[in-house]
Amino acid sequence: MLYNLIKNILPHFRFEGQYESVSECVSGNVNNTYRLVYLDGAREKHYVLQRVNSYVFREPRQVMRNIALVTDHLRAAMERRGEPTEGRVLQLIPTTTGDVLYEDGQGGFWRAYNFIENATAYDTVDSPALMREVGRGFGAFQRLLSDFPADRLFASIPNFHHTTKRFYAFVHSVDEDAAGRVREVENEIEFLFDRRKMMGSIVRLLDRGELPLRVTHNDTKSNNVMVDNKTGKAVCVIDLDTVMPGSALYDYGDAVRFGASTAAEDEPDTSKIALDMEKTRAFTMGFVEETNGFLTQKEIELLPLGIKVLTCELAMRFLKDYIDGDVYFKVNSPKHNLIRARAQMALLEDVEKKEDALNAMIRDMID
Ligand code: GN1
Ligand code: MG
Repeated sequence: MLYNLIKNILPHFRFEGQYESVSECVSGNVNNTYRLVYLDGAREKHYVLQRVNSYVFREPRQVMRNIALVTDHLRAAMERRGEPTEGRVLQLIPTTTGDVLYEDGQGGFWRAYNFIENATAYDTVDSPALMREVGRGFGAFQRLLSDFPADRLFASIPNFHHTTKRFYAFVHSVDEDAAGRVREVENEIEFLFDRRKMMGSIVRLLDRGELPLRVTHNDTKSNNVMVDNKTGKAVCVIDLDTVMPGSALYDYGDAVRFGASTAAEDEPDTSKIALDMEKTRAFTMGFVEETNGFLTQKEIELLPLGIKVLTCELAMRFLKDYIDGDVYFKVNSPKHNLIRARAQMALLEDVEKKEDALNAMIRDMID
């Protein structure tokens, strides 16, 4: 039972009221996330409890330090602008000893947040209007952090979007063939080798100083922004584990890859997978509306490259994890990572076909 997993953890946090119930949020691929209901008199209080994946995040305390720095900065920026902060920035619930993490003595690191009320995190984006809002949410996030000193942040996952280093790690996994699965995926390996140069292009542009390093979210799936149920406006960006120095192209590309795909990230029928141009345009409008004025002309022109690189990177990450024997991402079937990798490859092929249209879309928007 779910409750048994968390019952010894709950007393260590300063939750208000009496525990009432728990449900699991299953959409994340890395951490375990639970939604808690407490009763404070007649009032319901909602919290989010997470077990941080310490295989993925080797230094959970440093991750929490980053989150505290970033949320403080966001709150201060909103206050300066006279904007409300309640329900608009993640708010940590301290442990009974005033800490930001509870260590359970069995290797588990736990943290808790206030639940963002009357808002939804969308796993699928059904309309261009919603996609534009998601774009505004992530664009505003980047704008609010544009004056944050990047060197204060710890690399929660070093070289997270460093596709060149990731490629070497991938080749190493292929050589090791730890789970004996390489023979089965030779075509997929070739697919990635063919795109090796393209995959490294953002890293090269950053290295040469042709693209600026910014503080970015780095995991911009639509379900990482809460959208208000009444107003339909993006109110709060969540999942701040990977906020690190990066490129605006990462956040743009990853968001389009996820939200503008016509199918789920693990759709087994690849004939259903394509890039929805209308949703891509809508996201781009929202994102550019919020970042216009500080993104460089070159960054804006190169946004479509972000879609290609991030889609290819994730295809490689899923395939690598399949080859390694499913050690990183949570899986719900033995072939889950392979299905995910193939889905990203199908999406990338469609993005490649639409490259001219994507570039024309950007030109139209900035003219
Ligand atoms: C992971 O945990 P979640 O679902 O927010 C992953 C992202 C991937 C994503 C693919 C820390 O994100 O990088 O893009 O799965 N997060 C980490 O769904 O590796
Ligand atoms: Mg995440």
